[in-house]
Amino acid sequence: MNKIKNIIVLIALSTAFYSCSDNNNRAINPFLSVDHQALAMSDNDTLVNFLKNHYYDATLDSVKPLVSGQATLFDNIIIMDAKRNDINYKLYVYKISEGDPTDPNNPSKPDKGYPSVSDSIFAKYSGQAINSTTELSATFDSNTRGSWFTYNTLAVRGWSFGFKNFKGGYLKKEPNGDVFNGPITYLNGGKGILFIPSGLSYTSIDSRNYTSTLVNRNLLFYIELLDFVKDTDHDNDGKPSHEEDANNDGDLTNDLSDPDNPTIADYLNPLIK
Ligand SMILES: [Ca+2]
Ligand SMILES: [Ca+2]
Ligand SMILES: [Ca+2]
Repeated sequence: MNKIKNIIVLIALSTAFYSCSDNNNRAINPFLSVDHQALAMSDNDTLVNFLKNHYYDATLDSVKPLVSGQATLFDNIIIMDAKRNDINYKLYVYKISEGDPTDPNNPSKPDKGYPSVSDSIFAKYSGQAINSTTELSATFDSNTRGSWFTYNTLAVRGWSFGFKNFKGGYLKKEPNGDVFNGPITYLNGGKGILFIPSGLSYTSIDSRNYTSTLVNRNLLFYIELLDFVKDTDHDNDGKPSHEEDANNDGDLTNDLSDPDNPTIADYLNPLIK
């Protein structure tokens, strides 16, 4: 009888402790209660509706509310499946130009093709939040000169999927093939627009994002891929990072094969290849 009593007391205590700790966490982090699976579905509805009610105005190089006679963004969209934190997402890509790395004056440089999910990229971008199916925020960040990004520090995971649709451009040179006598300039980079659900952006599943004003928001990026490092190998073990995806789901952060270092992903662990 005493044993049963003790068990009941123990259950009551642990429930009280659990509730208390949960409430404390919620006070610290209001995002803890977010149902990310449900959010993924409502985000997808928002994105699809946004795409069906807007078009790409080539003259203004900008997304605009739909007017008659124009095809919607959704009519010409690339739909990509992407997985993160065991939740399935859809990412939408509008291709303006694919990009062409062939320099007509110096055609000897081979075309590297498309970057893999984990290749380091050199890109220009400009980002806005999709506030609703009809409203975009002001530009929250942009880079018009180009910057390098690498997979393991990428803030917006959706980029690593979206950029796979584009090729880089080529370095502008003098007509005789010499280095261009001016600022480093790429021509013919791949241009497009990425429409990224919040789960592939600043998701609150990642506690580093709690303080971001963009947490759990759908984002739009105008992008231009200028160049990339084919077969980027983050841990220099001779195996490209994109091949260190043991479960083959496109997410390199969930492959942890080393029993001695169970928190280091294989693509960052030179002992595993
Ligand atoms: Ca490697
Ligand atoms: Ca994986
Ligand atoms: Ca490795």
